[in-house]
Amino acid sequence: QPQDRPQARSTGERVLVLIKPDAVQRRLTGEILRRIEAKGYELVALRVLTPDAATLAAHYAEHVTKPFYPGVVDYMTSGPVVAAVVAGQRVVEGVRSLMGATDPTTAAPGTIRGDLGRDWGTSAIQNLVHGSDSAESAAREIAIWFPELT
Ligand code: IDP
Repeated sequence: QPQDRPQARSTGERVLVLIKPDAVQRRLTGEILRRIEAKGYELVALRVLTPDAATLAAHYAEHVTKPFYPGVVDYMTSGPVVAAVVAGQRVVEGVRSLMGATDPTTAAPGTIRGDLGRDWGTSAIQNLVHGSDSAESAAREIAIWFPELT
């Protein structure tokens, strides 16, 4: 395949990363991608878009019935997100480790959420970044955000 085709460059496991609207608004996109690249992971695909409700319902299928879900929709549709496919050895586990715990108020220092998170009392936990929680979730989520890659 030609070198400009994303499929030609990807090696190993893949994960779907979302740089959420709070991170984009705070101009943290570069810092978050820097941490991912500094770890040695490979950027396979990248897109800026404002998600619609149907995309979010597919992505957050396991959360749609939860009481906090309407807040998640408000949060995630509040502005553009940066969606990325990232590849590398054990990248699912590695990106989870880079992100830190879900709630940035208790996420460990050294993690993206622990170092940069500013969530105080919003209806959805605003935590800057999403990363798939398993290889199965990654495949499902990549198909939602990057159908052309599957
Ligand atoms: P994760 O993003 O760390 O994998 P999940 O439990 O999959 O966490 O939750 C998805 C997203 O929904 C979180 O990143 C956060 O934005 C939001 N969220 C999760 N739990 C709560 C909650 O209890 N209250 C408000 N928002 C939540």
